[in-house]
Amino acid sequence: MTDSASEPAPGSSPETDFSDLGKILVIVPTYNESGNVRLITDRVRAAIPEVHILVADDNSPDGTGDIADELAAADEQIHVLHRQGKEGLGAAYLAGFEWALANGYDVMIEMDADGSHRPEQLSLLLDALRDADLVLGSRWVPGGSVQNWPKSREILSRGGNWYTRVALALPLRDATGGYRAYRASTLRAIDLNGVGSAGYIFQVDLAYRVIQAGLRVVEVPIQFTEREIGTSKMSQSIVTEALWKVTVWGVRERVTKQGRSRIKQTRALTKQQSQREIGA
Ligand SMILES: Nc1nc2c(ncn2[C@@H]2O[C@H](COP(=O)(O)OP(=O)(O)OP(=O)(O)O)[C@@H](O)[C@H]2O)c(=O)[nH]1
Ligand SMILES: [Mg+2]
Repeated sequence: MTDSASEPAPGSSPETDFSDLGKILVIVPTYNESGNVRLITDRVRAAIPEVHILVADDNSPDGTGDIADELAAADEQIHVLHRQGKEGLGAAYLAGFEWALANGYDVMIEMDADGSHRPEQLSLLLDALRDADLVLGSRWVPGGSVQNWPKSREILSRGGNWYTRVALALPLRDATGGYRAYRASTLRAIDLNGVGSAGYIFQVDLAYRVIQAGLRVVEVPIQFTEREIGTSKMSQSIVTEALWKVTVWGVRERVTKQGRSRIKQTRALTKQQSQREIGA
């Protein structure tokens, strides 16, 4: 897919009917996103009218949860999960997934509240999910991009993804990204109760589990834009958790028989793919 594939030609109508995939829920974790929560829910509802939205708010001191309640009262497709306090992105998503599975949804989307993940590109993820178990919106495949990011953030993301790819032998370019579509069956196939990751390493943890389960993961290019409103929740402890966990998992891959055979398989697959790409 290329840049132009993500922007419908003028006059054409992008596909918005995904009823064949079943009931779709967009989960938006929020912590102090009072300036964003209304904007993001409006954009999602306009992009794909049939989807439902769950705002998973960690009792934000800035009143995001109250705004979400107002939105839910005015629109029966918007729901709110109020959580006790700030427990990290991973915990908010796990609670959101549990809610979604209990309420009979077939597809769960992860999307940040700050506009970095464009709701207008949701159709790309959903379309790809027709032939996949997990779709990653990817900044680092051809056609993907980031806008308005300081160089330091780009280095962190590219470096983190490189380390993850090598340490865990993951055939993925953007395993840390958080714009994703899961089938409910995918979430049921992996052990969600065993996920202890709190920060953004949660994203790697889940992609890793899906690959280990032998399911299909597909990356589609997205245009990621840095937030304009509100403040980042990125912190040193989030980076430390990520580095530490990837290193421990990487060592485990190499000392277990199962891990070593998966690394071998992935290398063979990656070699085949790159040979196909260069037409060998
Ligand atoms: N419920 C909940 N949401 C969180 C928590 N931490 C972050 N989020 C949300 O997760 C999403 C991603 O967080 P961001 O702060 O945008 O992280 P980021 O994209 O790495 O940082 P920026 O580049 O500054 O945007 C946003 O919607 C946040 O509000 C948390 O502890 N609990
Ligand atoms: Mg953000």
